[in-house]
Amino acid sequence: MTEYESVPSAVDDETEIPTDHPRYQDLLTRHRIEAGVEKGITHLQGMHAEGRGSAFDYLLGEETIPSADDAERAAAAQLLLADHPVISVNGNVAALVPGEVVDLASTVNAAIEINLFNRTPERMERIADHLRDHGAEDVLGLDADARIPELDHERSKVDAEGIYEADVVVVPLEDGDRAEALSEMGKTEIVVDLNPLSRSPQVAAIPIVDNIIRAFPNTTEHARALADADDATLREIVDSFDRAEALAAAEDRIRSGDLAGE
Ligand code: PTJ
Repeated sequence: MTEYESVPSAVDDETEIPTDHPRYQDLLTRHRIEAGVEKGITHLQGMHAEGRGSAFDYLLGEETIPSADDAERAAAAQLLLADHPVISVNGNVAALVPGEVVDLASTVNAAIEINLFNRTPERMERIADHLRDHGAEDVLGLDADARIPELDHERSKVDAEGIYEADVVVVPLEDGDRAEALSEMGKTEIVVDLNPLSRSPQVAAIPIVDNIIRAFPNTTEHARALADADDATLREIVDSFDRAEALAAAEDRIRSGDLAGE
């Protein structure tokens, strides 16, 4: 039988990607996903997910549009108001923004929980180690001692003291049925997805239509700016955010073909 070797990439390390390349952000995310697959963190299907996202990012002009910035500020306020916020991490999130997950979690005092569609003990351990290498102290998801009701795949496996108990859950990069099941459990969801028509942003209290490599650092920056705000101010920011308007603005931008900077 013929054995095939994968074709070596022209770039071994992301520092080799020229920052002035017109598609720099796309090359960077592609490279991180590829590296994640090689490390056994990201599932091969994660490349497909990345391709879906990058097509929408291209149409958004690869920038944080104003409605996404509003959503990121509302998300920061919502996380600061939460009693028990949890950031859910899959193989793509771990590969793309491990340090940014840890930064956001420590800024808003959230737990980090791994939740995988293609769950194997090896991937769970590798992702937990990867997050710890980026500064995470506690990583949840490995116990999986609770279940999200009405969901019969691996994503239903959660920690009792994590997502199961959470009041606010950040759900990035998954177009699926878990977001709906979580909202039926009464959780407030913050979803990051470049496709405003995906199932998850459609049911989120706060849909963020932005690339996670921009969305997480920007949400953290908003959270730092709001750190001293009182609850009434934070509540006002959350209440004045209009989820339908944010989804419509993103869809408009994608459909209009108004490619700023192209
Ligand atoms: O790591 P696992 O085993 O849990 O597997 C994760 C998969 C790949 C199964 C999961 O990511 C997935 O369900 O992929 P989908 O269904 O293709 O959905 C991914 C969604 O994320 C799509 O709607 C994309 O638009 C969006 N997306 C992809 N990359 C980005 C993104 N959104 C924001 N930023 C990105 N960089």
